[in-house]
Amino acid sequence: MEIILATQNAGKLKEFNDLAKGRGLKFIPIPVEHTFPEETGRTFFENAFIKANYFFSVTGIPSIGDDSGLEVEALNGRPGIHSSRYSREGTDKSNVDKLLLELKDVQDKDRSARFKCCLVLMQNNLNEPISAEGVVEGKISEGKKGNKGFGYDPVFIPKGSLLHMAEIEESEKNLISHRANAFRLLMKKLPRGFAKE
Ligand code: ITT
Repeated sequence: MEIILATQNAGKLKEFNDLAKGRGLKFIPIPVEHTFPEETGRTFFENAFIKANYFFSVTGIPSIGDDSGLEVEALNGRPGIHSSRYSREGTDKSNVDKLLLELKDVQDKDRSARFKCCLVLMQNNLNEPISAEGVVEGKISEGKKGNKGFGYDPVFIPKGSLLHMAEIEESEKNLISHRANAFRLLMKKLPRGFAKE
């Protein structure tokens, strides 16, 4: 079964295909002829729905939208749904640099943060989204480490880990991440026969 992953983020596509191994699902990129919808929602769910719904309605192929981001306690939950456009430049590097600068005077004990992920699947014409949310708790480090993953992984230390997310093997990240948690929940909500158990 092919599912469009309604994303422009190559890191997400790779993670989904790793998560889906053995389930008879293949995540394919968005068709090149379509523009990407604007993310005008106010929540992770609304934005994930906009992405999934757009690609399902223009292609008829089951589509999953992922909206995810980092919530930092000392910043009252920012950058949240604005994680990918946090800095003006909006690259992974400029976003991480801005975050470290904003937290430069914040002590270790106050650097708690969590990654959140909301997934929405659109797969029939009843307009009924199937959705799931996942979280991974942790904290923001003072410096960057590692070159795996994407986004804020170089400055995120999952709770109970000594390693930064970007130092953790992909197979391990796929056991603990917010996306993995949301993905497992979503698999449980799929209609019968959609994926292998
Ligand atoms: P699409 O909208 O095209 O899917 P995006 O990267 O813009 O791609 P989001 O709007 O969901 O996706 O923003 C997610 C941002 O949150 C992402 O760019 C990273 O900065 C951060 N993020 C999400 N998941 C992450 C992860 O597993 N590791 C590190 N950073 C992550």
